[in-house]
Amino acid sequence: MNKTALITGATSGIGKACAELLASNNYNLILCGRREQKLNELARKLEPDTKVLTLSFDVRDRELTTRMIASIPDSWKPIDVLINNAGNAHGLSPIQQGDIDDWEAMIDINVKGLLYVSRSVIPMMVDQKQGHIINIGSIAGKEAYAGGNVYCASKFAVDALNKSMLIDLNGSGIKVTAINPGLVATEFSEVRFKGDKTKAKNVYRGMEPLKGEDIAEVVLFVLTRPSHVNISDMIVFPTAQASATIVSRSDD
Ligand code: NDP
Ligand code: 8X3
Repeated sequence: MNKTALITGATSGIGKACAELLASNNYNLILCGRREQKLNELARKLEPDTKVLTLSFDVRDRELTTRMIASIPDSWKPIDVLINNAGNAHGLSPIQQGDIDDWEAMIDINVKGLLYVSRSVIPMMVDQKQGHIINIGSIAGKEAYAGGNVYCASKFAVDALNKSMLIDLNGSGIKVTAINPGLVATEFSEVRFKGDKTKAKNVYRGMEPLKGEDIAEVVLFVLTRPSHVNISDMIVFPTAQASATIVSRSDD
C-alpha cells in the first residue's frame, strides 16, 4: 500500500523536488504552500503517478493552519511522513540594521509555522504508533555567519526542535530526522534579496550549488531505511562548500 507524505513548502525548490521524487516512489502526497496556482500545476503534473491533495495556506496563520490540517479527509490517513520544509531567509543585514518585519517573518514561518504544522500532525502519528518527521534545517542552524543573525537563530531553533522531537517521541515508533543543507539553488536567495536576481545569482557565483533534487534524494534515502534505523541529523554540502562561509569559487 502507498504511504502518504505531507510536504510544506511544496510550490518550489526543495519541497517541490521532494514531491516529484516521492510521487515516482509510491507516495501519495499532501502538498502545502501559499501559491495555489503552483500547487495545482504540480498536482496536475504528478497525478498520473500518484494521488495528490493540495492545501493552500500560510503557515504563519495558526488558526488556518490548524483548520486546514484538521480538514484532511480520513481517506488520506495515516499520514506516514511529515516534511517540515516551508521556510525562507528574509534579508542579510547586520543585526544593528535589521528590518524587524523580516525578523518577524523568519521567526513566524521557520519556527512558529513549523510548530503549528507539527502540533497538528504529530498527535495523529502518536495514535498511529508510526510516522517519520523530516525537519529541513540548514547549515545556518549549526553555525552563525555575518548577516545571518535571525535566520540563523530560526534554524538553530529548528535544530533544537528536531532534538526535542527525537527525545519527546522516543518509544512512540516515530522517526525524527533533520536534514541541514548548505547552498541549494532554489528561489531561496531571490526571496532573501527581495527579488534582486543579481544578488541572488552572486550567492552561487563560481561554484556548483546543490539542486533541490539532491536534497530530495537524501530525503528518500532517509525514508527508505529499515524500520530499526533512524538517521537523526545530517549536513549536506555541495562539494565546493566546507562550512557556512568557506566556499571554493573558480573566480576567487
Ligand atoms: P524556496 O524559496 O524555493 O521554497 C520555499 C518554500 O516555502 C516555498 O514552497 C514557499 O511556498 C514556502 N513558504 C514560504 N513561506 C511560507 C508561508 N508563510 N506559508 C507557507 N509556505 C511558505 O526555498 P528552498 O526550497 O531553498 O527552501 C526550503 C527550505 O530549505 C527552507 O526551510 C530553507 O530555509 C531551507 N534551506 C534552504 C537552503 C538553500 O540554500 N536554498 C539551504 C538550507 C536550508 P509559497 O511561497 O507558495 O508559500
Ligand atoms: C540556507 C543556506 O548558507 O544561505 O539555509 O544560510 S545559507
